[in-house]
Amino acid sequence: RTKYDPKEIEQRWQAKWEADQIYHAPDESPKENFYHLVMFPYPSGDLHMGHWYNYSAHDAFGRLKRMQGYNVMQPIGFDAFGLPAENAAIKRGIQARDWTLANIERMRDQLKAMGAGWDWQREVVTCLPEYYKWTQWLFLQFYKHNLAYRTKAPANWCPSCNTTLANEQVLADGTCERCGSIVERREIDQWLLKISAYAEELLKFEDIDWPEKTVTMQTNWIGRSEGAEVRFTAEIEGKTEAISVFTTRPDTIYGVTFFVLAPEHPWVEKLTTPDRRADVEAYIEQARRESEIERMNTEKEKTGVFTGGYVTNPVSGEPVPVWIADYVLMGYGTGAVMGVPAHDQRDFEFARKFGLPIRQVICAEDEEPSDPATWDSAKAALGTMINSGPFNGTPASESKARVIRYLEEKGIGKATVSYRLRDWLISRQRYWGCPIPIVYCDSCGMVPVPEDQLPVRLPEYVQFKATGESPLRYEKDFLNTTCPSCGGPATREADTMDTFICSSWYYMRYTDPHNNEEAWSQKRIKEWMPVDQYVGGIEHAILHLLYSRFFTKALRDMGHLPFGEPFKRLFHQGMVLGPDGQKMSKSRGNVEAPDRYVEKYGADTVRSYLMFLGPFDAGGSFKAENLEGVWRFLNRFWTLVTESWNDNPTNEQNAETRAIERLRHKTIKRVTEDLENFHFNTALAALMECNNALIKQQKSPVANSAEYRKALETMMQLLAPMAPHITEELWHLTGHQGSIHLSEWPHYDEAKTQDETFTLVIQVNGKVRERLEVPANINEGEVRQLVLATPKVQSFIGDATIQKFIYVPGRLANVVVRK
Ligand code: ANZ
Ligand code: ZN
Repeated sequence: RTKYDPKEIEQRWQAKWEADQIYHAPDESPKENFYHLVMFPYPSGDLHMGHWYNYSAHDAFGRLKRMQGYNVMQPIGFDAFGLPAENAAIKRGIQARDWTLANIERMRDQLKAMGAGWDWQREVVTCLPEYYKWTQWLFLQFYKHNLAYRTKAPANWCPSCNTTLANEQVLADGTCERCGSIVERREIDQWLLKISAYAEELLKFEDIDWPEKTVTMQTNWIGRSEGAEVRFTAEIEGKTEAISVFTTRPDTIYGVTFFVLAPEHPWVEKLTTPDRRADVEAYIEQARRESEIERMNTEKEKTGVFTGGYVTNPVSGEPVPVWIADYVLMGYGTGAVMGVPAHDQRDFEFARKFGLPIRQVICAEDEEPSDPATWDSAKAALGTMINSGPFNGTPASESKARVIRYLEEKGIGKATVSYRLRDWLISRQRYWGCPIPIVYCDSCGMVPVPEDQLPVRLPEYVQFKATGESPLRYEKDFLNTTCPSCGGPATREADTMDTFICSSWYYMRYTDPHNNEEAWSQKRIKEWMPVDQYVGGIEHAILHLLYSRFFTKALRDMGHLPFGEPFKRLFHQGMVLGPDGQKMSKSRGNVEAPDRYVEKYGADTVRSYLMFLGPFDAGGSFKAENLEGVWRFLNRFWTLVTESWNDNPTNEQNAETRAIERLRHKTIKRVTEDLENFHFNTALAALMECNNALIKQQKSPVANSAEYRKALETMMQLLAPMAPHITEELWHLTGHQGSIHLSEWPHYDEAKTQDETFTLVIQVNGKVRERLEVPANINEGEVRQLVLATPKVQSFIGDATIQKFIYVPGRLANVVVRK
């Protein structure tokens, strides 16, 4: 008998698994493919508790599938471009690439120490040219299909560092993290991907099994609104010009008492009168400093200025004063709003603040019109149109449609759908990212780099500026090139791509990671994609998961993919919290590094503990003292197996062996169903119960039976997904050949999961009156109680006296009565 020594066991098995490549998923396999994906890590340099939590459970599920006979592909890689590397480089005077690759080395070891069944042959690292060559190729496909375009778009700009900033570099108070200056927004030329072209299709979640809340979040993010575009007019230098608004309430058109433009709207210039110019410019300057989030905050007090200009309401013919206000956003609808203070809350607050008239034009069914001066909020509900000229009396059910029909007939508007979803701004004025494969030529303009000249290599050794500005802007060797179309001198695009581009297609590359001819081959992509199961954090519910869906649909339409949804089934893990129940964070000082616990208890205990913490989608608090409980469980199981494994068991069958058999089938059923549903905690609870029951019988004769030995064997297999090393060791110690992880998942027989019963025949005065299923171990007292309480029996006995009660164990009860 040996002592459980996780350290020795884990290292030995990890080396053996790697040598045997048991987790490599071959492309050609007689088994059915199962693509089991987990969100790949950013190489920050350290695997933290959250990674362990996520990857342990993900791995357990993959192991279940492997043992169930699937050809499981469970790949891992690194999302290796991004700002932290660049910051580290500036701070420590090293190169971003060196920092990143060193972190990857370290994290690879840490990942291997978890003992997860990853197919390392498929590893992808997004910052290496063999990967980003294809990221660039994909960009060119989007460009070719008019889904990538360049235009002026706002960027965070630090006026003192003289550089753009990523959102992460802007502090919560709107200042530059480096110098503390107030960050402004500046319009600069940037690249965007036309995700808006897919807004409608992205709202459909066909044939995919995703958490309801993720679907809702994406749906809200896309933000589909049905309404109308209405063309107001203005006299500009003697000519009548039209300016459109988007409204979801065309029925309120007679209630318009003012008109609001976003401060960035191109018409502000045209409509502002000379006497208002100074105020308007000051306001624009102020709005430029605000983030979009601040601007959308409905709690914020309304601000704005009058431009001095007027537009004409095309339906009522009334002149309407034009204001600018920050609550109107340039990126939504048309960037202009018809102000209806009686029926829109923001407009109501705005009108109250600036003393603009409020006119009721909608009256709810159960109300009378009233004086808006007495209201404390807008009346947003639909209702009958009033004060609306020819539309008066139109009921709520027809009002919007009727006004839209009128607008369309008169050619002053039309029904439209607006989406909150904006095009995806992918330009980053940073160094450590994938170069955008475009050059600018004085004679040819914007020219895409020909595909056979990819990759456009990112310089690996660069000089960082103290201001934090992208070093690419000064890399002459990189910037200066020749035009692919005329051969003249040209300049490369110095911006790099958002790293979300790299992660929008990494799961495709895993199917064909070493392909030097294509991003992926049609054969491989068809064999493996779409992903059968994807696991990752809910924080990616919108960006990463939406971008990936967009990529998939766009590439399908370009003919590169035969499907439109990348991830069939999605699961979000919960979060490991500190012992204080708060999110683990350095600033709170409640971060637990997994390494020391792995050192003390081994990976199997840490993995199992994390899975035992609570429901996998709920997470839970990490309490170091509770690791002991799981550690003891593994030790007790180790002792049980090593002490009671019997090489020559008896074939005896009796009530005790049958009870063990039932326990085994019940446990298989519980664990299988729990694991299928990501209920790792209850699966472990079932295994702990089974372990206790077997330990109780360890000293009794049944422990020598083949049934008992079978139970031990099954336990090893059921525990293998959670604790892969200890179970592999026990598997071999008990004489099994081959890896337990390639063994066949135990099957259960539904009938054997039921408690043993027999049919009790019940007689009254020797005549059969009833039959009941009763537990096999029922005793005579219980039988008597049960029989006499049975309604059928009672009806035959009536008020007669019971003379005798006869019980033939396991078969029959006879009640003898006399009237
Ligand atoms: C007049 C009106 C009357 C409106 C009324 C609402 C209620 P959702 O539902 O989110 O699509 N709007 C339009 N463009 C805007 C912009 N760029 N920035 C801020 N607000 C904008 O909202 C659509 C409504 O939001 C539009 O309908 C418009 O106000 C405003 F009783 O028009 B509404
Ligand atoms: Zn040229």
